[in-house]
Amino acid sequence: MQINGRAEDPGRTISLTLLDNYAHWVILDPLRQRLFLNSTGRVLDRDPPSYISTIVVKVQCTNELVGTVILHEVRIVIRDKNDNTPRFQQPRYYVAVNELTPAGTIIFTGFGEDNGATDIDDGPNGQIEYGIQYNPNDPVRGCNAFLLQTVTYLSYRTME
Ligand SMILES: [Ca+2]
Ligand SMILES: [Ca+2]
Repeated sequence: MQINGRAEDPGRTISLTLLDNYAHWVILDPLRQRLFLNSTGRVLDRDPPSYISTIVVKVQCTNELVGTVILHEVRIVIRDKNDNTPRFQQPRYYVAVNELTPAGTIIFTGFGEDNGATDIDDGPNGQIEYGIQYNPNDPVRGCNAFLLQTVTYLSYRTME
């Protein structure tokens, strides 16, 4: 933010004041006309449960020569960082399959929206992909017995 005018003495022509700084996320240095993030002791977290997506403050600029006052709105958009990993809703999933089940039979569809994995990050950062890894404790070794067909779910959430 740069406003034409001199805020420092001597010869000051303007003075700046920060308004509507509700959660005190922003600090104004009026002399150097700079805004700083004030996250001391807190985390500026866009993810749940904080949901901090935007910070809006107003900077009041007073013309010291003629006394006029103008307000500048400053809107700070908080971008999401991919700082969460997907988590499954259940620690284990169980499936019972009859012997002699034909190849190609669907045996599990339990990774639906409320039962699969979730990632609380937003947009692409919350995208989930499923895959099958080799389990060294599996007695059926060396056999590609299972195929995961649906590999991608997108997790969407609405920002307030
Ligand atoms: Ca993520
Ligand atoms: Ca995040």
